[in-house]
Amino acid sequence: NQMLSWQRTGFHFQPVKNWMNDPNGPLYYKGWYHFFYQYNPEGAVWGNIAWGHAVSRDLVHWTHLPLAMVPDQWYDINGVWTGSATILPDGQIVMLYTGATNESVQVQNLAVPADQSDTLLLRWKKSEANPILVPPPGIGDKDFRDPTTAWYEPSDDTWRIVIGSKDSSHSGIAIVYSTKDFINYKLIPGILHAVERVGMWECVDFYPVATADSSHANHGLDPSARPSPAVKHVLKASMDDDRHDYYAIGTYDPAQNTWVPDDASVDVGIGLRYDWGKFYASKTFYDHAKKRRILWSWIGETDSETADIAKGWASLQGVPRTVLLDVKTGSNLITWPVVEIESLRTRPRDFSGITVDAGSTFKLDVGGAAQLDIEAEFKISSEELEAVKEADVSYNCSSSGGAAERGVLGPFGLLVLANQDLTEQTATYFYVSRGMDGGLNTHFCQDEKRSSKASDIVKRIVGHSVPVLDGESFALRILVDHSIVESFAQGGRASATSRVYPTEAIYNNARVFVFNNATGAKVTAQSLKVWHMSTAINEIYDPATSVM
Ligand code: DQQ
Repeated sequence: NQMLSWQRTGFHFQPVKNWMNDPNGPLYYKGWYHFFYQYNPEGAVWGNIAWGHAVSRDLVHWTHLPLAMVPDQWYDINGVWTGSATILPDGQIVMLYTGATNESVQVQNLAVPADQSDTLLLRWKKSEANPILVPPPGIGDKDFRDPTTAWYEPSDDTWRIVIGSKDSSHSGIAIVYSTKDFINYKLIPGILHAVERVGMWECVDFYPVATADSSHANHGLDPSARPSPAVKHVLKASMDDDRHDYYAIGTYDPAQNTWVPDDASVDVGIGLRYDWGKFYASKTFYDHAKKRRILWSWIGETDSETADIAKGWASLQGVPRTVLLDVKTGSNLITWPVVEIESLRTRPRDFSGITVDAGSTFKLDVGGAAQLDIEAEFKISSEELEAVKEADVSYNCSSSGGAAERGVLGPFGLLVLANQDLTEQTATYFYVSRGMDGGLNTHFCQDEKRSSKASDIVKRIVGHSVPVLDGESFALRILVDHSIVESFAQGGRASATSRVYPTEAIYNNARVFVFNNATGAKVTAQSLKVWHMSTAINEIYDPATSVM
C-alpha cells in the first residue's frame, strides 16, 4: 500500500513485510551480528510464530536470511517462541527457546546450529531430547517461558538459566535451573526473586554490570562475571500486565540463589523502566568483540490492527543500545544508541548558541526532517532556576497538559515530525519543578497528543523524572525515523520511544523546531547539532549470488 509506505523506516530494523515482535537469541559470531526475532511469515498480525533471522557486520546494515526455525514439531507447533543464545567456552552456540506445544503448554527446547562452520548459521537443529523442560509443579502450563542466556557457576560446575513466571497469588517470579549439558536440568530450590501483585514476568533478562569500583566501568561484562563489589546484577522483566520493561539493580548471591534489589522501592515491575514509551520484550547480549552489552527491543505499533493489515507489516526494533551502569548516580542504567549508528549521519548543521525566549518556537532550517539525529544541551541561568518556587511539585508527564501546558520552567525542548503550522508535532522536552525538599526536580517527557491528525491511534504523554546532577546541562538526543521517535535524556539516564503516524509531516514536509513554553525563563542551547540520517540499505540473502 503506497499510501502508508512512508511509515517504513530508514535506519530501524524491520523485516521486508509482515508481523514481528520480540528480539530473540542475539549474538556475535565470527564477524557477524546475528539477530533473530518473533515473526509471522503469513501476515501482519501476531500468529504462526517462527524465528526470523538477519545478519550484520555493523548493527546498521542488515541482510535478511531465511527463517531460522519454524513450528514443525509437536513441542513447538503452536509457536517457536522467545529464547536466548549462550556461547560456551569452546565456541559452541546453544539456543534455548520456548515452544507452545500441540496442547499449548509452554515448554523449553534446545537447538544448535546444524553447521557451525557456516558463519551465517543458516540451519538449526532442534534437539532429539526436546522438550528439555516442562512446567514444574505449582507453575501454570501457560506461565513458563522465555529462557535467558546461561551463565557459568563454578561452585558446582554447571550452567544456570532463569525462566520467568508468576505464582498463584499473582506475584511475578524468576526461577533458576542448572545444567551441565543443556539437556538435563535441575530446578534450584527457592526462587531468585519475586515481586507481589505485578503478574507474569515475560522475557526475563539477568546480567552483570560493572560498578564504579570496577576498573572497567565503561565496559559491558560477560554473562558469567562473578558478583563482587565491582559487579552488580541487573534483573529485568517484561510485565505482561502493563506491557512495560522494568529493571532493577541489585546483588546476586549464587550460593543462596537470590538476587536482592539495592532499593526495594524501585524493585522490578514497580520502579525503573528501560524506556518510558513504547518498548517491550527487550533482550541484551554481550558483544565480546567490542566488550559491550547491547540491548534490543520490540517497538510495537500504536495504530490499529486494520491499519497494520492495510500496510502489510507491523512493528520495529529499536536502534540497538549499549547498556552500562550509571556510575555517576549508581542507581540507574545508561542506555545509548550503538556508536555505529552515527556512521549514517550526514549534512551536519550546528545551531549552538541559539536562545529561545519564553513562549516561542524556533525553526531549525534543515529541510525535510523525517530522518534525523539531534543532540541538544540546554542551559538555564542560575537566577532563572532560582526563580522556580514551590510550583508544580507533583508534576507527572502522563497526567500533565503536555507540551502546551506552560509552567515557570518548562516545557522546553524539540518538536519533531512537525508540519509547518505545528498542527502536527511530537514534542520531546524537559519540565523543571521544585520538589518538596527544595531541590530541583526535572521531568523528561514525550507528548504524542498532536503527533497525527489520523484517528484510531493511541496518543499519550510518556516520560519520567530524570536525575540532573550539579553542573550538568539539560541534555537531549533524539532519533527521528518517519514513524518512530526515540529520545534520550542526560546521556541515556532515561529514554522515551514513541510510534507516531503524521499525515502531513512526512518526507520533505517534516520539520523540526526548538520550543520553549516556559513562562519564566529563556533557554539557551549551548550546543545543538542536527544530522540527516542516511537510509541503511539492507539486502535479502540469495544463495545463488551470495558471496558472504
Ligand atoms: N512473546 C513471545 C513469548 C513472550 C512474548 C511469543 C512477549 O515467548 O513471552 O511471541 O512479547
